[in-house]
Amino acid sequence: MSDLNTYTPPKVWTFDSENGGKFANINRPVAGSTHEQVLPRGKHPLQLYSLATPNGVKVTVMLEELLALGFSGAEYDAWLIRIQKGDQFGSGFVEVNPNSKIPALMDYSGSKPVRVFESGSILMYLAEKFGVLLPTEPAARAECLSWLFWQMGSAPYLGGGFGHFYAYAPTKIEYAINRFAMEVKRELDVLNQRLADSPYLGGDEYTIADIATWPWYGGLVLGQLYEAAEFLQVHEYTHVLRWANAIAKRPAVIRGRMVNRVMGPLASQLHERHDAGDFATRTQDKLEPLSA
Ligand SMILES: N[C@@H](CCC(=O)N[C@@H](CS)C(=O)NCC(=O)O)C(=O)O
Repeated sequence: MSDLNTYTPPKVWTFDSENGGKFANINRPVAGSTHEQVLPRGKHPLQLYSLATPNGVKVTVMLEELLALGFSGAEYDAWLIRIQKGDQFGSGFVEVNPNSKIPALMDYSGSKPVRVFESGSILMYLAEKFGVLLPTEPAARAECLSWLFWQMGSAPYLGGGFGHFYAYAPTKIEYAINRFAMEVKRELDVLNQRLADSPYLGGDEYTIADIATWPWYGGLVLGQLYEAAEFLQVHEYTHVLRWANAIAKRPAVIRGRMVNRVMGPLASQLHERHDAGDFATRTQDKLEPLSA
């Protein structure tokens, strides 16, 4: 190891708002809103407040899959939350998600509005509401939910651990990168072994477990995350690649990835979605480059 630890933690931790990290301008050690900001509301019962990060993409893919299955009740307005600008700390957003993180969903279809936060919880809520993409038979349901919760517990090692220290931290810390690269490769191997035996994570059918996992681990093996494909030698995970490529071709996945996207080629971005026709009528010329 080439890194030497020169930092001795003080007796009491204090907040350094200028830590140099990519998210230093928005991170702080307390919760709650920083400013008044009423959330917009569109015409559909489902109102999504999000951004096309892997956690955000899970929900837009789910909604597009539901629409593709013919559930018109899954029509939704997707509003852009620009996390680098601090929209997640606006009072309206915090009422929907006290944890101030995208994605967050409001369902106005019932007699009382329902708020749902945490991407895994949103996927389960929608799967149960429409009765699809989550098996009802107990053993199949347990397998699907096991993989869904595996994803929710594992992805922070990939995003908050590996991604943060490999791509975002102001200094490259060998110990941290080694620690999380090892864990992410182990997680990829878990998936690879499962997908060697099974077409999808829950079994023979595509479910919310795949929808949750694909934007993270699928994105990683397809070279869409952290420019880390070579570093992690993702080509070794052939079964994950087979699964990731198959899911990437689904029309609902192609559409879902575009919604609330402000990065990458303009042709891949649909900043807000209020109608199924938005995908067809959007033009590159209408779009101004935006940042998250
Ligand atoms: N466990 C949460 C994680 C959500 C999350 O980390 N969202 C990030 C973007 S991927 C965010 O909103 N970050 C803004 C911030 O940390 O202030 C979920 O799955 O919904």
